Amino acid sequence: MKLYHFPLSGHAHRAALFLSLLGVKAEIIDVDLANGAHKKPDFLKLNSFGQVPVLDDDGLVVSDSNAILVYLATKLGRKDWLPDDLATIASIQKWLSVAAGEIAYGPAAARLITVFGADFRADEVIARAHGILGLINAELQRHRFITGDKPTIADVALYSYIVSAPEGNVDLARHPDVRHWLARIEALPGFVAFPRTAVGLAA
Ligand SMILES: N[C@@H](CCC(=O)N[C@@H](CS)C(=O)NCC(=O)O)C(=O)O
Repeated sequence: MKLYHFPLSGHAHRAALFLSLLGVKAEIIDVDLANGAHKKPDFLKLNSFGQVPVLDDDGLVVSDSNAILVYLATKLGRKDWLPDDLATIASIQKWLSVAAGEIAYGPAAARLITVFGADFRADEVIARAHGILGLINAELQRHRFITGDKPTIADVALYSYIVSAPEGNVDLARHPDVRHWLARIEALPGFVAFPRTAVGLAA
């Protein structure tokens, strides 16, 4: 398996983290986003969206971080990470949507401003980040992980852009149960950290 990756991408970390939690060895190929390698024809053949991460499983190509989580858990029969009871399936899908929605346009966008100079309104995306983190904090008062007392791919999908939220000036001190949940994920066997950037509240 090959994972096309970029070290400062939380989406790419999401995929790399899950491979590591699963104990799956993959060749990690860093794509030179700074020099536009992701918009070159060779890469666009893999992912016409021109984005990382992309997983190449012996010619079967999967793009989109959440699709990679679902693909790996299903292919490897890891019902611990992707249970097949209806209530948990629905809950996991809800949180994958949150990861691609409120998290991408909240804490991830806030971090894009400080790390990459992205043109978002800081007050708007920081407010959105605190809104969704407040809801996640309340959920985590009811159970240890986001869908219940065991970790699933929904936790993996949420982790990277929440742990790096302070880089975008989103203060996690306001969300103590979220911080305890981050520590629980970091204690899982096979955990690999998302490299920190010394900006925002993390400077
Ligand atoms: N929905 C995609 C989003 C991936 C994404 O936004 N990747 C960023 C890096 S974090 C990227 O490659 N950006 C380059 C671009 O869009 O030009 C996923 O979940 O994988």
